[in-house]
Amino acid sequence: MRVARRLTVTSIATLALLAGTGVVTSQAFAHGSRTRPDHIVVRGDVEQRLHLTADDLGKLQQHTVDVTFETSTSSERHTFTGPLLLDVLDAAVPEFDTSVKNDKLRHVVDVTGSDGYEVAVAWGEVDPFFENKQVLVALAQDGVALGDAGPRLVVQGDGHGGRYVSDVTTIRLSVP
Ligand SMILES: Nc1nc2c(c(=O)[nH]1)N[C@H]1C(S)=C(S)[C@@H](COP(=O)(O)O)O[C@H]1N2
Ligand SMILES: [Mo]
Repeated sequence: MRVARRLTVTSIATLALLAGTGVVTSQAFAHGSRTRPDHIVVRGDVEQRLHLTADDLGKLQQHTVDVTFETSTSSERHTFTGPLLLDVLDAAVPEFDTSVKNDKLRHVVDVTGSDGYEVAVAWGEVDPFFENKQVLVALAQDGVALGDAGPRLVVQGDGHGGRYVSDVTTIRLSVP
């Protein structure tokens, strides 16, 4: 049987907040001639599939991290601000199977950009009782809103930029 991981005060408050803004029930909101949607989708093993705009993500608790990572051409150092990936997932209420020992620890979060670029973060990396790593769905870089560039995945501690997915469009929780 699949049951909600935990319906915390935070997730209830978040769902109420999102319901109040109409986010929980809304579908896509096309945006002029832009090819990318103006929301990200949170789906998979969750009770509530969510479509979240940058405004919605901005209503979750914001965190700021300083990171340094290598790319194929340079070393980048940035300050990113945005909600924790964990809080974004919690807003959708993860469903874990209580009949499977530590079911959450076999779950992964696939994060995909608008170009189809996809990376995985293990649940155990962001779970507060395990690695408790700060992973953000960043809305701002160096104090400037990412805006039309879209949210960016920030994986504190990664030495290479490979998981800093730009223009995140989908976050999916599943067992590989
Ligand atoms: N959407 C998307 N994000 C991406 C990539 C990509 O191809 N598509 N490449 C990654 C890789 S391999 C690196 S090294 C960094 C490069 O960061 P930069 O765009 O700030 O130079 O972006 C990462 N994020
Ligand atoms: Mo890279």
